[in-house]
Amino acid sequence: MMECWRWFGPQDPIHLSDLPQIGATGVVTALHQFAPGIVWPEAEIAERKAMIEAAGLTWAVVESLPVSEEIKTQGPDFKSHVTAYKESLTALAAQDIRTVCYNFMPILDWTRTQTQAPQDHGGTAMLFDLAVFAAFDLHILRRMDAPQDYSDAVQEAAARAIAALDDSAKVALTRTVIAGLPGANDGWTLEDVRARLATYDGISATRLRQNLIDFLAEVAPHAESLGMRLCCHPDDPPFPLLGLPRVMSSTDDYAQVLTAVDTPANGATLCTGSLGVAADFDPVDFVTRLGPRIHFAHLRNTVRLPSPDPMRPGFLEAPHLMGDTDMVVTIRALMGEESRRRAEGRDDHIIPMRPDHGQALLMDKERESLPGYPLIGRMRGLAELRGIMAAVQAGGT
Ligand code: DNO
Repeated sequence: MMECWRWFGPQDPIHLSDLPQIGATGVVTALHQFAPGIVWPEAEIAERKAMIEAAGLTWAVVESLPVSEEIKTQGPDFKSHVTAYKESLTALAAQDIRTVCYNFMPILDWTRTQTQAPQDHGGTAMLFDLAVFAAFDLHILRRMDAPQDYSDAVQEAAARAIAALDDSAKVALTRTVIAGLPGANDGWTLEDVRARLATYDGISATRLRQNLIDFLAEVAPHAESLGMRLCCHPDDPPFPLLGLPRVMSSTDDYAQVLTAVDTPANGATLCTGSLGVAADFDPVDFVTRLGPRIHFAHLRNTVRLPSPDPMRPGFLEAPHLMGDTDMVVTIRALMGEESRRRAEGRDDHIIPMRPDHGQALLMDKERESLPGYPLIGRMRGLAELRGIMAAVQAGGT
């Protein structure tokens, strides 16, 4: 697998020149300065690529070329946004950048309730606690339909959770949920969130899935013609939040969407951290069923936490080898897929991977970094994953 590192661009406190010491050779990045729906100019892509190559690295994956809300909801500007998406793909292909990750989560990208939960070892980890999330939804956002989404047990747990938060903790929780994570939108108010939620009135999961399929029916053949690979990132966490539908939460969800637009360019990002929160997720089964369409892997681990709703577990972001996902069998399956592709003569037989997230460890706590993207924690994760790859390569069992 190609070892990659997510780099947020020139503003990232971790520099490209640090990557050789980390050991990664591939860069995963995006032109974060362009809002969803805007065409990425080829000149800016070329400039970013040159920066990466000057550091002796390769721009392996675009993460993300974001899909706009217009496209997700099929709003009035849907068609022009699809055209813009295709034009960005054309510009990326012209610069020989062929793998593009995106997600189809309505409004919010990944969601946590705490970004720095203290751990016994002295570092911190991110976590999601359903009772705390419900406390936000019911008592801070005060979403009208929220009570319908939670059982009595969840509502009672949420009442206890909100009672335990003082005003500053409520502000911190709000920031964490709506604006604190990379990929989320800075500066949204609760009113903005309510207005955005209203744009999903009447959009069921079936309709959202169809909107995804309509989008892919347009862009995947275009990507195919450019020799590109699109890879949808799963919902994180893999269940609906804020009454919004989520349609890429399981292996069956992927199978349905990949079959509906049946071209290799319509592919998957296997994120073990997101999908692995579901107790019935089996990463080996995912690779067995969808292997040829996996274009990117996010290797991350979580430990499920007790939750008042068994279908929506809480979770802690664990060290990469210490969670509910068996990383050894996952990596063995992915490397098996690579061998299969090599035998077939596929030119994409090396699957790019990155250590997704990491706990904040040691000096990470003093350094500026984006939530989930500390230097030492991710480097520990990559080192551990690299060890597994080396053992599998050597034929270890
Ligand atoms: C979180 C990431 C996500 C991911 C997007 C892909 O760390 O895995 O923000 O980049 O969902 O579109």
